[in-house]
Amino acid sequence: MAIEKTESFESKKEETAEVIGSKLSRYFGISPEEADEQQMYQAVVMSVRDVLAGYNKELIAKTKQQSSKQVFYLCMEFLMGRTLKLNLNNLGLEDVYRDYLSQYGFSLDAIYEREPDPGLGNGGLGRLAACFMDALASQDYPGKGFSILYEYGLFKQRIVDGEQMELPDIWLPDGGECWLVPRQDKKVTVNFGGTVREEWRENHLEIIQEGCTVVEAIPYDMFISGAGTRTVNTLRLWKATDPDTFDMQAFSQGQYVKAMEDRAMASAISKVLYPADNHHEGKLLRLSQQYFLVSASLQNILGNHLAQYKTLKNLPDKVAIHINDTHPALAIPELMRILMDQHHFSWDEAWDITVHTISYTNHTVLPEALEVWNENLFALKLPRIHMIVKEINERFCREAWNCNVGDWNKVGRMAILDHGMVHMANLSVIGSHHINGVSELHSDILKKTIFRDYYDMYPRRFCNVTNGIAHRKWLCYSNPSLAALLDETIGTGYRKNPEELEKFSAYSEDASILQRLEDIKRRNKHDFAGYIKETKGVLIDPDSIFDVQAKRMHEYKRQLMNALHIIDWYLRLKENPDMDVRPKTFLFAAKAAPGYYFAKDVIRLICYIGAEIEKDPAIRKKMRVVFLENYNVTLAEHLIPAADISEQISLAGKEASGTGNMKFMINGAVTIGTLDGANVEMAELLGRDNIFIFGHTAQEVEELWRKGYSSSDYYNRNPRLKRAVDALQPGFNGRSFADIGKYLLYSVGISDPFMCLADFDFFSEAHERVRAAYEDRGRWNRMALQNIAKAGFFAADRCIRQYAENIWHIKPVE
Ligand code: 26Q
Repeated sequence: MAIEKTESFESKKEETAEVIGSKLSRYFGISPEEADEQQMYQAVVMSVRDVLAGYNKELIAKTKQQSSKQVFYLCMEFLMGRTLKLNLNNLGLEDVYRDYLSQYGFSLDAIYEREPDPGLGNGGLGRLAACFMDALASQDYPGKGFSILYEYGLFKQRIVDGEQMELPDIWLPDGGECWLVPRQDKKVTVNFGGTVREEWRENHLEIIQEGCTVVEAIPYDMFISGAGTRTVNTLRLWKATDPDTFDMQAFSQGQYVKAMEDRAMASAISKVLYPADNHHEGKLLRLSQQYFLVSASLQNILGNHLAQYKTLKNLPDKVAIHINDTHPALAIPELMRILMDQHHFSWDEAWDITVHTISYTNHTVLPEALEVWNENLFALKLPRIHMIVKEINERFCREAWNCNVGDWNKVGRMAILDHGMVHMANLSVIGSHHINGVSELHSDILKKTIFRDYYDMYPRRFCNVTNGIAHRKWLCYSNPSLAALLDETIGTGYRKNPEELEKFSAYSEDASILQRLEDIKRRNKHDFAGYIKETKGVLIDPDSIFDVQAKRMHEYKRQLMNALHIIDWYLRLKENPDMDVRPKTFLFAAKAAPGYYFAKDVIRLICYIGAEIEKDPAIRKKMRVVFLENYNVTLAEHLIPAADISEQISLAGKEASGTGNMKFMINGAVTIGTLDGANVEMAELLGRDNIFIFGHTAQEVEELWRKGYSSSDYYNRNPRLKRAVDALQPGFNGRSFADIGKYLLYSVGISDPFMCLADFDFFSEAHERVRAAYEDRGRWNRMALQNIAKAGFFAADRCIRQYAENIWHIKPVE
């Protein structure tokens, strides 16, 4: 498209040229003509960062002047992905930069490719936090994210002969650093270990912490722009370092080694993101990371509040602190500590402020993901926090006892401290004014299961906010052809108001629009095939059906069930190679936690099935299985717009919401899914004609457990399933997968704990329905259209408005 060069365009270009020129000269001592692509990339980023910094300053001034209440979103992960393209689009400067760069022979698209993909998150929870930052800024809500500046983000995945290899993600020197603004002036210190002494001084109790390891927290700010607004928020990332003052006393007392250990511990804190998703490992360093984030952030928040209002009494009126899952739950005792120890509030006053300030979102009901810490280790690392948690626990247990006199079991279940463990979810519920789940089903399950006792006690605290995605990122910027078709048919209003996507429904009988949708999908598939040929050296057939399962590798997400269906299909084709079927490519993308051996086995299985099929030309024409390595935000942006079928097949009751499901939906992929997480709401909005729902419901799963689930019953009853499972023994491409067979049938504990076999038949049958539907092109395109039209509800804009209105009580700045 030709760029329209208005007067304002030219003046913006001039400004841009000046700023980039001065960055190149200042940082590299060169002119634009002399710059190589990497230098130009850095200068471009720094120029964008400057524009954002200017707007950010304006926002801070406005927030202050209007005394607006703000939200502070605490999260151990923010999976931002690349942001240059997004920022240029949000600022309306993409054409300006493209034009400027072309003058010096650079392509903006090539510059985009220079940006590393910062993987400061594992998966759903981290990406949700990033989508929320977009929605906050785009709707002018004053909000700030807080997290850790991990030196190494989530590992880079390589697949070598079917094995996952983990490589470090060195994103900062690789072009990530230039986005960050270090704020040395805002550094704070965080104390670990040592002992606590109490002393009465002039009518208050002085708390003295001695012999602590002191860690310095230095904030690095990343700016978050919104779409079509000047609101630019901050994501503040804390870096841990050792204070540069040597503790001379420690040295003189011969504690040289301790002093050195302290230094090592300090810099370890922000070294690396823990790569486990939905799994808790009780590692002490992780606890240190959590306290580090929480303590630094609270000092910062309270410091700013005090500077403006000179009191902390009105904290809940001006500050909402949100803890994203239990990972930052130490915010509760830390806020108590600061209020009492530093500002001499009484316990009751401090508790009242704390509970009215903090709110909490739960993201999982998987027992292995619920955080518990060994109380002794906890007390050693955080002695003062431990004292406060003990007091919170005692007071709470007294209250719980009064509500449930005589019910020891119940009070025990609800306690924070129990059997030598600290239960973080219990602390989070007790210390928050609102607790929410992330889909209707999940919020219901919370009230009926893990938080049932609390729901009896505090029914008004519990609510639901179904997740949402940054629709501009996942639709407008990732799928520009589809966005152009929407602009043309329903206007551009949906970009700001995603509910307007509903207007697209009116075109569901318009043959020419349906055809164009099909053409866009085909083009996206071609583009994707080209992209992965270039970046991964993998060849795929863009004219085959793309059936995609892209998400973290986890038993409950049941990539294994998908693989069993693929095996069945493969064996059927081998039996009958002339079967008249449309070719299909089964695409997988998934990282496994490095220590999760079973998940790595499943990756290997998928790769080996794929490799065996590659050797058989007759089968290869009809089906292929491709494992795409290193799934990250960038790969998702390319993959999702190219998908025909979206696999959302977790065991019902296990996936809290899912957000990938929403991204596929808004890009016109049709879902094959269980009634789990947000799939339930997708099915309600779409109607059963536009989504392929199968399998046991959450309630049926519960009943099956109660009756005693026996996977072998299903195996024995279904010859096709039996054949697929049996095929694991000889295996594929020369390797046996008997261990996976054993897992499904003969485990020492529970066989097939996520009921792949119980849902296999329903899953195969759903795939048959999908095949038939795809052959009716008109029907399929209508389904795709409905998926796009109904996806407005799943926008983060809606979701953030619900948080703002129902939980945080914040308003947009004017
Ligand atoms: C905990 C302790 C120690 C180390 C790591 C962790 C840890 C880290 C990450 C525990 C859990 C996570 C991530 C959980 C997660 O991503 N949950 C997903 O959240 C999404 C957003 O709400 C939901 O859509 C998904 O259903 C849910 O699985």
